[in-house]
Formats: sequence, structure tokens, C-alpha cells
Amino acid sequence: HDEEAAAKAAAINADNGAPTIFDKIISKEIPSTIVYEDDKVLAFKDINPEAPVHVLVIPKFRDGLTQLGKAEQRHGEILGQLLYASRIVAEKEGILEGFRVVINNGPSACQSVYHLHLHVLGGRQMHWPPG
Ligand code: D5M
Repeated sequence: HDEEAAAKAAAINADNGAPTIFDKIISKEIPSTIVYEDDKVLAFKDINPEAPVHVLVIPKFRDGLTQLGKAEQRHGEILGQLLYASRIVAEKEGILEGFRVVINNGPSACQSVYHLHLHVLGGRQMHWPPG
């Protein structure tokens, strides 16, 4: 249906190396509510929150990481920094006691933006399994 078609179109664009909306968030051409920032990582509130706390953590330099499935050995350091930044976000947002980190990889997982991002979710009781 529509959601899947949009996700597949986005995946094709990603394979072409097309910029994404996150480049404009990093350059601050598009405003966002920044929760944490350092020289490698940016964390900002998701525009369509699925929980009281919903923050996206992204690398400032995509470096081929359109999605987790494209990760290579050389990405190990930034992958670790992203995961650690998600913990900093959880603490800043007051959800260190219970939070979830999600990466949607590819069309069948409903990835819509092809610039790697971690979703940090919390502030309510989370459920398992996810949909
Ligand atoms: O998640 C992509 C996420 O990106 C989705 O939850 C909406 C969010 N998004 C898209 N545009 C914006 C802007 N402009 N600001 C903040 N958040 C945004 P995925 O895992 O690819 O489905």
C-alpha cells in the first residue's frame, strides 16, 4: 500500500546517494528541537512522536550509512558513539530507568529516511513485541 510504496521509493533514492531531510536538519536549514549535539552526533525530537519522549540520534556525517544494513567495519566507532548518545538523551529526557532504542532498516521495517538514525523512545509503558 501507500506506506510501503513510499518506503521503497525512498530506498531507491538512498541507493542513488541522494541527500535526505536530515542533511538540512544538520545544517539547520530546517529547524528542529535539539536535545544533544557534539561534533559527530546530533539528537533532535521526532516530528511525529510515537511516545512522550521520541528523539532521533543521527551521525552528522552519513559516510555511506544510509541504513544499518550498509554498515562496514570502519563504521564501528560512530555506531558506538550513536548508541552512547542515545543513553545521554535518555538521561537528559529523564527516562534512563526505562527506554527503547530502535533502528528501522529497509522497506520491510518501514524505514522512511535513508540517513541512519536511532529512535529513542520512552515516557510511557512500552510493549513487546513491537508491530
Ligand atoms: O523514521 C524516520 C523518522 O523521521 C520518522 O519518525 C519521522 C522523522 N522525521 C521526518 N522528518 C522530520 C523532521 N523534519 N524533523 C523531525 N523528525 C522528522 P524511519 O525509521 O525512517 O521510519
